[in-house]
Amino acid sequence: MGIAACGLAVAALDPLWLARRSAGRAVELKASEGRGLITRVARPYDAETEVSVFETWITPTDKFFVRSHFGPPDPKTADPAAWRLRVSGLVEHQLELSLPDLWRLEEVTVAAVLQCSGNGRAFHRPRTSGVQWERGAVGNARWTGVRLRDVLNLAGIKAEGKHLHLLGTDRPVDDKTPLFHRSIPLEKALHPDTLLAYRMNGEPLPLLHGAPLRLVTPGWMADACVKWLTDLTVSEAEPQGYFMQTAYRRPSSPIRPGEMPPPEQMEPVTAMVVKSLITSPREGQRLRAGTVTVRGVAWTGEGRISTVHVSADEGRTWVSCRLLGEDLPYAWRQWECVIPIIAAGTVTLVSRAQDDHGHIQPERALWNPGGFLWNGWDRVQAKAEA
Ligand SMILES: Nc1nc2c(c(=O)[nH]1)N[C@H]1C(S)=C(S)[C@@H](COP(=O)(O)O)O[C@H]1N2
Ligand SMILES: [Mo]
Repeated sequence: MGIAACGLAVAALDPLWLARRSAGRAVELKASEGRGLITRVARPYDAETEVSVFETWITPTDKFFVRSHFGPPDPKTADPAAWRLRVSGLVEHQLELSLPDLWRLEEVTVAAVLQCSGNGRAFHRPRTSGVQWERGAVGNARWTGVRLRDVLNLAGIKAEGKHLHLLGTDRPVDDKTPLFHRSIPLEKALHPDTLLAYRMNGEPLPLLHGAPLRLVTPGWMADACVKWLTDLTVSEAEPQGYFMQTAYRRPSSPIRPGEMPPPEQMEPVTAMVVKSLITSPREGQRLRAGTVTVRGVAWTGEGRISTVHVSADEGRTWVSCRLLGEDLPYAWRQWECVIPIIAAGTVTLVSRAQDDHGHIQPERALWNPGGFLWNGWDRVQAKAEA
């Protein structure tokens, strides 16, 4: 590669450069630090949201966590006017749809949590490899688009179809690295809340979040939410490549920490697990002894949040929290409670949510080799002053 081409490649991987050229509204991204995002990997750009941002129910788009394996595609390929979504495989009619073709279908908006399967990986012991996400590879946004089901019904699925393969336009830097080729079972693809989204929080999707079109699978982990989506293929089986057969899989039954089950005892990560976060007070914050108002958010995959409890004594006693706002599927719920803090000194606050399927946030999450689905009690240490 010549020097000029090399320079171009670097520019093309620079998230700021890309964001300025994002399809739709120009999104001005300044240096990410200090504006609610913590960079975990600089190239390609992976960043998590500072938990204090979650004090608002909707996570602002410019503070929403960013994750992809190879970085966004060349912005030129994301031109909405030239965009085509191809539907093929086990279908009656192959389709090639433009964005205006999609806009003729019924438009729907779903508020849903998007969370990386690796969110909280940094807390698993023994440690597992991958991006060391802490608490912020998650967010709650309004996704607008059309039902994937309506598109699949236009194509007509053949009886043998079981899985829907998904592919976007992002490509690895070399041809030895596998494509981000994913799939979801047809039941999830045909669920009325599964969306082909072109807007996020009411604005056109920015390039970093998948412009001009991405999948959103409410209630499921975000690795199914393929960005820059161009190809849907109905198939009898999952794609055979790395990103479906090796990555994003977890043991089908509990194992001992550090153990590595054989491949046939692994299954894909799908639904989210019940979880809460403390958004206030913040880590290290100084408090007045007396009482403290603790606030946060809680969500689950399939079901609704039924209770959130907070403890200031490592789980010996718990205070029940008030759930705020509407009880919606897929979105997170804000909560608050008042905790007595009698003595001056360090206080460790922990939160624990439960859902209406009886799942309860455990003290420590089930260990798995990929470091996925961390949902241990959330913890914040504050300093009480007399
Ligand atoms: N095309 C494509 N889509 C992708 C990915 C990717 O690497 N390529 N990463 C997935 C993963 S692992 C996550 S966590 C979410 C992150 O979405 P966000 O950047 O909008 O927060 O995108 C998903 N969709
Ligand atoms: Mo992810």
